[in-house]
Amino acid sequence: MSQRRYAALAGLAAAAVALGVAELFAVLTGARSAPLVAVGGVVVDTVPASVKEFAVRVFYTYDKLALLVGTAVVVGAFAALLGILALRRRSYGLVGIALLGLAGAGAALTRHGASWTYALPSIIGALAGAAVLAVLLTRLDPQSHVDPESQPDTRAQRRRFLQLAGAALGVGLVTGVAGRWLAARRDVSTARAAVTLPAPMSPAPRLPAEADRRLKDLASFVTDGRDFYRIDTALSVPQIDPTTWRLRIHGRVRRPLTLTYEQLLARPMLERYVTLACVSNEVGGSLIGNARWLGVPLKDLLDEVGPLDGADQVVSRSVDGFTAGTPTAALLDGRDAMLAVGMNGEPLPVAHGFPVRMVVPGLYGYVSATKWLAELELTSFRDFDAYWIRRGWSQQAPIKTESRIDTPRDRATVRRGRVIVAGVAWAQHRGIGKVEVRVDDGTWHPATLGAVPSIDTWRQWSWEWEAAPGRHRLWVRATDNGGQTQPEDERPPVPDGATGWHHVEVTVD
Ligand SMILES: Nc1nc2c(c(=O)[nH]1)N[C@H]1C(S)=C(S)[C@@H](COP(=O)(O)O)O[C@H]1N2
Ligand SMILES: [Mo]
Repeated sequence: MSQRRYAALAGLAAAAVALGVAELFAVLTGARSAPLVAVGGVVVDTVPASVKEFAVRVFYTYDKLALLVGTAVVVGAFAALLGILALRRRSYGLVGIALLGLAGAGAALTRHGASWTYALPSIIGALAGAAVLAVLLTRLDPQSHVDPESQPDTRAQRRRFLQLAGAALGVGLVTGVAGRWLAARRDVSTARAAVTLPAPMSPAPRLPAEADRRLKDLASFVTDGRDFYRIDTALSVPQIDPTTWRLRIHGRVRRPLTLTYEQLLARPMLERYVTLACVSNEVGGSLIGNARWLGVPLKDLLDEVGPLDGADQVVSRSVDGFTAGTPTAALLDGRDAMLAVGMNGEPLPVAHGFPVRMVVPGLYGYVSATKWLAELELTSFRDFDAYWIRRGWSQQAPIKTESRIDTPRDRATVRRGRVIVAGVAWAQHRGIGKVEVRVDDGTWHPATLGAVPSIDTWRQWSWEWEAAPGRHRLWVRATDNGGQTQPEDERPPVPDGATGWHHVEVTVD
């Protein structure tokens, strides 16, 4: 192995120790202060919306892991380079590690609600990394360029170096894994399990049996929390202790209010089926789910604080700084907008916003569904642009009328004769009035609609097809209760939701 390879290995080992030690230290200062998560967070917040769309599409829910692994690989490569540079002059390597530490600390300090302690994991990690690099470099003689294998002394020296470098890599791995493990043990799942939800004052309507036709591949009417799509900018899921949680309602209001979790749970609750949808969902996509939510009506809270004139926007802010801006009018117009504490009969899952999130029927998630809620600020649309608005998405985002074919699957092969074509359609808070199916360029056939508890959920639909052999294209389109049919015109999700008709290609034997 050449001198440079040894030096690169020294750099890599130093980076492993630095990141591992930082990860372990971040158990004390909070997951978001760990350098990889902090730098990843800066990347998430600054990359153009188009790149993020691309990343979400490519990696889907793995995009976050890919980002963290990618950042670690970049840091590792940079550190290997530093090791080689340090052969020329020791200080190059040490200055480089210091710069890495400063970048991590700087990134952590930009995080929402960061205290100065957020800088500590990166700084302490960098110190440990620098020490490892210095020790390993003294084991390498920068003057020697002779083949180490030919010199017995040097060979022993090299073996010692490799042992030390291996030990350093091991320390990095162990501290990193230990940090992650300890952080996971400090999560709030125990606190969540201890929560007893109150019974709703206004329970959800009973589901008619015809709401949920159970067919293979057809989305079930209620989505299990474990299968529910997850979209957010959080690289580490916020862990909020419900006993110290506070909700601040402030801004342009007559009587600002602060509530504890206990006080929130003591209020009259409603329980409703509401279908959430993500604006980034492509035609035919799966970024949508339906659940039974339990929560406090937002209208009651707003009436209590008394919005001032001109407060046309309610900005909901999460503990990690994400914001959504919802029209105040939509929260007062009688729809079942709520601060949800329960999902399908359980406390909110941590990934879906425990302890409290917003749910507003009819609006895309990015303008309404803030998870890990920390405050509501009444302001105006003129005065404040929420998270995704600053990144090019529309301020106003009612959910568009859409429909999806779930069965048969795209590119499936089916037997000739009677084939059940089925899927879901949604037009939250307007309701689905009609769903139609078309085979190739034929005429539109009305589908049979499933029952629904309200206009705020999706609706199953099905149609029986006498399938003739050959290759066919099945199309679907929905019409809302106002008579508006979903447009054929194909448009991308940016800036306010995709349009177009979903279709699948099937082969009939
Ligand atoms: N704190 C926080 N809340 C958030 C987001 C986020 O990035 N951070 N994303 C929103 C978006 S874009 C959507 S579509 C919904 C998704 O909710 P889910 O993950 O429970 O399905 O959450 C919303 N609430
Ligand atoms: Mo979203």
